[in-house]
Amino acid sequence: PFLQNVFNNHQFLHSTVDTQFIDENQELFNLKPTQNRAQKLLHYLGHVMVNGPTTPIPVKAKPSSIDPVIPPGDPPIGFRDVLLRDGPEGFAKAVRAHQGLLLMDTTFRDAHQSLLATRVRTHDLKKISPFVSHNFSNLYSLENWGGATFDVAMRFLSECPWKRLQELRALVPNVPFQMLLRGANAVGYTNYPDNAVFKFCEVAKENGMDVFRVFDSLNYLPNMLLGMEAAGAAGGVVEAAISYTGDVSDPMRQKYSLDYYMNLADELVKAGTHILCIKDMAGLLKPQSSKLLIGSLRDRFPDMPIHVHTHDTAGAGVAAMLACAEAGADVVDVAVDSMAGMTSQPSMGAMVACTKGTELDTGIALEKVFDYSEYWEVARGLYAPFDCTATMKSGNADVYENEIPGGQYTNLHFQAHSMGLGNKFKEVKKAYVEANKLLGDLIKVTPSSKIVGDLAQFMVQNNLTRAEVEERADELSFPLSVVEFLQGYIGIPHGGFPEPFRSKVLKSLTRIEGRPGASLPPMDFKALERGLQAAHGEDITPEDVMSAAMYPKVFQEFKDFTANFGPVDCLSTRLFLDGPKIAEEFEVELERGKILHIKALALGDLNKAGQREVFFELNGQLRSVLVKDTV
Ligand code: 3PY
Ligand code: ZN
Repeated sequence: PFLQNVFNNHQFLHSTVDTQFIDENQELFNLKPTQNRAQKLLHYLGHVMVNGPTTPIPVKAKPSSIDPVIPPGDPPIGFRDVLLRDGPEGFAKAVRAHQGLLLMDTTFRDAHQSLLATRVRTHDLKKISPFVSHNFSNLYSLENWGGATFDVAMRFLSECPWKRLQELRALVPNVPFQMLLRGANAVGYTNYPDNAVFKFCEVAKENGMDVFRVFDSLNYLPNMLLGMEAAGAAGGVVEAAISYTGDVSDPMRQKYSLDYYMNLADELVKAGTHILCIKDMAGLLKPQSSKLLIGSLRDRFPDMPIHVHTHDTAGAGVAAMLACAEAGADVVDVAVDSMAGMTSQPSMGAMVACTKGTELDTGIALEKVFDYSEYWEVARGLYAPFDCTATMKSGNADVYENEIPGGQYTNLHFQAHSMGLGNKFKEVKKAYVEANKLLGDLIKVTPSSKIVGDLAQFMVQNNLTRAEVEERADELSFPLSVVEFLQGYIGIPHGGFPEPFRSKVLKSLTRIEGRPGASLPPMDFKALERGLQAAHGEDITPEDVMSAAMYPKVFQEFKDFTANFGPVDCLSTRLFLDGPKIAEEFEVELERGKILHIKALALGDLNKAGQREVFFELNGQLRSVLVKDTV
C-alpha cells in the first residue's frame, strides 16, 4: 500500500520531487509480498501451479476432480445437550442407562489418520458437519481432534487446529466432540511440563472439546493420572483408556493378562474416570478375548460406561465389536463405510445393520449411513495422493503377531514401498516383533510404537538380528528415541526396563526416576506469549500460545507460511493440492460473504532470476504474481 500511494502521488507522477534517495536505496524495494489476503492467495495458487503442493505427496495420484455433494437434513437434540445440562457425571449415567449400542464416529480423526495420512482438511470436514449433526444426533461422540491431527493440521495442511475445532463446534452443536489426548504427552510425542497439559485441556474445553480420551503409551499409571486430572480440571468428560496388547484369551501370553487389565481398570475407576475405555490400537481383540475382557470389566464395574476402540487391520473388527457389545460394552468405535476397514475402524454401516432389530439396535438409519458414506467416498478421492490403498490392497491378520497399531501399520507399509522394496515390509514387520522383544514386550502406541518401529528399521537397515543387537548393545549407535526411552523419558514400562540391555545401551547416561513430567520446570506461558508477539505481531491468541507450547518449530513455520500465503484453508482441496488449471474459473470464499472470483490465465516463461510470472483475473482485474520455480 505504501508503494501504491507513492506511485499514485501527483507530485511523484509529474517528477516534481527528487527521487534520488529511492534511486540510491534500492533495498527499500525488497518488500515482503503485499499484505492483501487475496494477493497472498494468488501467490499460493501460483506457487502450487509452478512448484506443486506445499504438503509432501507420497503417491503420484491426482486428487479427484469431483467435489462431494452435501445431503440435506435438520438437527435434533443429542448427547451433548445431556452433557451441557447434567455435566460429565450425568452424561456418563445417561450413556450407561441407554438401551441399545452407542457408536463413536472416528471418520473425522482416526479413520483418516489411519488411511489418508491424517490429511483431511477442515474444508471437507465442515461441508459434511451439518449432515452429521442432523442425522447422527444419537452418536455417543464424534472423534474429530487430537492424536496426530493437531500436528498435521499446522505442519502439512497449513491450517490452525483450533480454528478447525471452533468451526466444527459451530456446525455440530448437539453431538459431543471427542479428542485423543496422549496423557502427559498431550498431542505431542514427548512429555510436557504438567502445567502445559493442564492449560492445553483448559483451552481445548473452552474451544468446544467435550470428551477427552486419555491414554499413556506404556499404560504408565502416573502419566495417565496426570492426563485425567488435566481433562477433569478443565471440566471435560474423562475417558481413561487402557491400551490393549497381547491376547487375554491366550494362556501363553501372560505379560498382559486379564489380571493386568483388571488391576489397571481398578486404578482408573478409583481415580474417578467418567468412562472406561479399552483402546485396541492395533485391532488385536478377537471375539473370544473381547468376551472375556469386556465381560469381566462389566461384572466388576456394573455402573461404569465401557467404550471400546479397535482397528480392522485383520478384518475381524465387526465381529470383535459385536462380541464387546454383547459382553456389555456401551459404546464401540466405527468409521463411515467408505472410510472404514483395513487399518481404520470397522464399518459403521455393518455395525448398524448387524444390530438392527436386536437389543443392541443403534437407532441409526442405515439410509443416512449410505448418504454419509457417499459423501466420504467422493471426498476421499480428493486425497488420492495420500491414500494408503495406492499401495496397500488389504488388511492382514499378521497384525496378531506383530501388534503394529493401525496408523503405524499404514506408515511402515508405505515407507517400505516408497523405498521400492515392497517385500521389505515383511522384513520390517518381522524386525518389529524382534525389536518389541528386545525392549521387553511393550504396549505399543504413540509414542512407544514409534520407538519399536525406529529400532526395527535400524535392525533392517543394519542387517542385525535380535541376538546381535543384544550382544553388541554397548557399541551400537541406537536411534535417539530408543536411547531416550531407556533413559525413562516417556515413563516406565510394565515389568520394568529390559536388563542387561538397558544398562549396556545407557552406560553412564542419566536415568529419569518416576514420572518424567514431574521433573520438568513449569512452562512460562507469559514469556512464550511475549516471544510470539515479538516474532509474529500482537494478535497472538491463547490458542496460538498452546500451539507453540506443543510444537514450537511447526507453529513458527505455520505462521511464516500464513504471512506469505494467507489463510489457505478457504481453498477447495483440489485447488490446495493441485492449483487451478489454465483458464479455470473458480470462486473462493475468503470469509462469510466475501467471495473472490478468480480465473487462472497463464504461466509465464522462466526468467533469469529463476522465476515465473503467473497471471490471474481477480474479480475482473488482471493480477500477477512472481513465483520462484524450484522444480
Ligand atoms: C495417536 O496417538 O495418534 C493414536 O492414534 C494412537 O492410537
Ligand atoms: Zn486408533
